[in-house]
Amino acid sequence: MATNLKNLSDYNADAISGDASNYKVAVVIAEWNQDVTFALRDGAHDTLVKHGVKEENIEIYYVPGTFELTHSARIMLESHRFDAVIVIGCVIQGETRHFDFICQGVTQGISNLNANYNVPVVFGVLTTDNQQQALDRAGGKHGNKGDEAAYTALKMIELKNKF
Ligand code: DLZ
Repeated sequence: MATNLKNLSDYNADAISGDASNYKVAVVIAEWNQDVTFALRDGAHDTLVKHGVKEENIEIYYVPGTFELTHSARIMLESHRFDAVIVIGCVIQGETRHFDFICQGVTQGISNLNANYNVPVVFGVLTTDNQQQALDRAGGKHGNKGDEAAYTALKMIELKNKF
């Protein structure tokens, strides 16, 4: 669904039923476009805490750019310390094709990790035409994709815990 039809912070809180107090979540944040990515980080963090994840069980790491998120997520997975990994980035269309390569690389990279590891990696990456579209989705008029990422992480942990 197009995000102009959906507020990224809207979700059914009742759909999260498990006790999250022992969940351990890694959040990896790209420093590129940090006016956007730090707002996404705050949304993810606050939503995790709101649903019972303890502060000390949320580990936050920073990497230079979105392209680095795949390798960082793999490091988190290989540590075997987390129930979910959230990666946060923001790629804004520029004048060159770099945008396409970064988006393609991170999307494929995170998909591969999800297919090959037993812990979910949540894709909290904005890919927008301009900065305003990104700000609109980082606590602006379309909500905060960080909230959505945290909700997704909690739902995926619950799903895994059922099996
Ligand atoms: C180089 C680059 C460019 C042009 N744009 C972005 C961007 O919009 N968002 C982002 O997160 N990172 C960008 N980067 C940096 C790359 O992600 C990466 O850090 C470098 O290519 C080094 O691997």
